Amino acid sequence: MIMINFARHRFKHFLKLSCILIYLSIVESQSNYPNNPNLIKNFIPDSKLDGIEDFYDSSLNESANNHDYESTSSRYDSDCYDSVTGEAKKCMPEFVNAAFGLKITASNTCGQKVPSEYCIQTNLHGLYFRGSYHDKSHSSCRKCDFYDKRYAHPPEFLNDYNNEGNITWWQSDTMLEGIQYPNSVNLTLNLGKSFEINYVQIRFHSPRPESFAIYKQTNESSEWLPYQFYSASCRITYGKDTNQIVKPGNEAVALCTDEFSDIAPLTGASVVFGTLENRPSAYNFENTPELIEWVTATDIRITLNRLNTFGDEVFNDPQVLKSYYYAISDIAVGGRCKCNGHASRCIFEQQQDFEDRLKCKCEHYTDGPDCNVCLPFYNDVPWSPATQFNGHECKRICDQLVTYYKKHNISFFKTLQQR
Ligand SMILES: [Ca+2]
Repeated sequence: MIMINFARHRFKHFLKLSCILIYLSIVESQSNYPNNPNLIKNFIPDSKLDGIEDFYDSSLNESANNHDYESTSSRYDSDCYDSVTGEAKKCMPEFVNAAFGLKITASNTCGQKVPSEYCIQTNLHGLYFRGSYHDKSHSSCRKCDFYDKRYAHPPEFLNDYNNEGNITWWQSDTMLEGIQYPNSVNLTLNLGKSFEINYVQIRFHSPRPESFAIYKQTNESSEWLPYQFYSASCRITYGKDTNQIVKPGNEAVALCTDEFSDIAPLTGASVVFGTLENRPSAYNFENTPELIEWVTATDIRITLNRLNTFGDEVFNDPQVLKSYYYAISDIAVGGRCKCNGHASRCIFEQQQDFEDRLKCKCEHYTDGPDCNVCLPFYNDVPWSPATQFNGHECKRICDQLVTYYKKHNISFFKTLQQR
């Protein structure tokens, strides 16, 4: 009997210390919460337990209350919980044009150094086809001045409201100013946080380039990774074979296609890159980490490498050289703010540096810009993205015990100590 009581006492003591050690290890990992490593080293003297336990109980409540998760009504009203059972379920922010209205930077814009002139490609029939006869004597020339609104074609015209009746466009310098290969022009868009990209659409106002590429960054400090190459000279310009096939297990690869590099039409052609197009595992996207990473981007860059020409630039006629330049009327990036299935909204929130930044409005007891970690004290199971069949809600530390003692309105640790 003495032995049984002794064993029971040791078990309770072990249970109590386990929960506190879990709690302390999490406190220690959360830099914005107080910590005291000496408590762990000294194996927690009983005299110090009361304060820790009170802090533990109040911290659990505070952590959840700060995120407005304790309200039963909000749980049932949210898209992130089943409206009948209240069970956590996968939720996502709405599909948007992530590029709209954001700042796009261009490494070159016409008329920025000095006002310049460009000439428009036209012919007797108003149509051109590669290798066909063309007559530059019918071309008309116009002014580009970055600092005069009447003649400016700045980068903000790349992602403003696209009005078919009044098209606005960004434009580069011309071949006369040395814009042709091997020089290139970068258009860079910072999305403000991670997005899951579905497509990138570019609408050209000039003829499409002979060679251009789309790149992405997975986070703001990562290298630029190629998404897609478009070129009539894939091997020469990018060192890649044309129209390769993506194989299962190696799907995060950029392809090169020559399908969209013809000089015709002279204006208005669109090119759309679908991130999951030609990817064999796209039908099983949720269970393919390689593709989840592939569609994730914080920044998109379009690099214009080589202008399309009719071959008449070889004579260096300034009038001809001024007719070759890049012009784009619209860039759209279709996708969703990335929240790993744990939020249905993204909001602007002031950060420690007082900058407003886009952030997921996290649910399921998750936190982080992409709901990519569990809240403090909610690490009873490892963090996981929500899936179609499992909301993967983060669980409180020692959740079952906490639930039991909370139900009975008793302090979790104090009760353990008394038993
Ligand atoms: Ca525009």
